[in-house]
Amino acid sequence: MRRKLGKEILRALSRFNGNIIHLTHTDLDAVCCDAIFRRKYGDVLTIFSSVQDYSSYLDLFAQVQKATNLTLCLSDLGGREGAVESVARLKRNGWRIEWRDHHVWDVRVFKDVTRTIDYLCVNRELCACELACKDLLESDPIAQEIAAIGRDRDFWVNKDRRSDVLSTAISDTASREKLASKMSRGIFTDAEIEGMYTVQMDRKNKVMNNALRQSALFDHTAVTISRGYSSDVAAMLRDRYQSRTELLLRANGVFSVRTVAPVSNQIAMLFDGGGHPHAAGGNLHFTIAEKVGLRLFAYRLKKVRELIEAASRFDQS
Ligand SMILES: [Mn+2]
Repeated sequence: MRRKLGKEILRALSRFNGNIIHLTHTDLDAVCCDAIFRRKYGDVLTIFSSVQDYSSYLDLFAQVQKATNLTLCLSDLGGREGAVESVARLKRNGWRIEWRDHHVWDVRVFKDVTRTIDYLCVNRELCACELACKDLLESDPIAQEIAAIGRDRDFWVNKDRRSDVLSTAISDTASREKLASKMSRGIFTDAEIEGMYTVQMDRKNKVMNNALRQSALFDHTAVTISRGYSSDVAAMLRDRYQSRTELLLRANGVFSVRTVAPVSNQIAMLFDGGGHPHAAGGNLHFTIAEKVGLRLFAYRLKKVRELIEAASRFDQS
């Protein structure tokens, strides 16, 4: 998290008159969660965070002086060892904390967090927005529809075109807030959403073409460098190479992994990450030299080779 962003969030927090702070992921599941929170509570202060980075927001919240009447709701973010102490500190500062998630949790982290916060629900049968719907607005038809759209995308069912349009239309915080606000009012498609979709489709096509051009196959593992659209890029590579594992690197060392076998989170855990059995992410923590190295040597870079080797090991086991 950039320092300027931290200051902005603290300022927004001090001005905020509501009670619900929603800390969530960045994808459509998260936006659907947020729509359900807005529908339930009206005034919500939302922070969209990558899975790798959310602890830094927890530490930021610890700087808030008066936390009485504040409830922190985490959703679609997996439990991590480093977060246990952060939520414990917030509890001591008077926060109420609820957490809804569907990633794979380490048993010990799950127990520690359960003991520490007010409510924890981890259920891998449902996606995060379905958990929010069940807990907050179970019998509300609009919330149910939001949850169904989120599930269609998050579980890669892709039967409802709206989930493709909405998830593609997501580009930045402003677009997430706009879409969450529309969905919370039962608006799932309109001219503005279609316009956002068209703009992002152009961008997405460029990213996908680039990713395909830079891709390579090592045994059954397809590798590429990509600036986003992880699920789409991985699906494209699997289609193209008949691969069983797809590794998508970003220039800074953050990576996504997709696997046919339920081993994605195990691979990611070896590289400071985690996630789902078939889709996960981690971080190779590139130094400046390694960022340059990736451009020069691509997949021969030592850390990348180690990642590819780890992925192949899991493919054979
Ligand atoms: Mn999710």
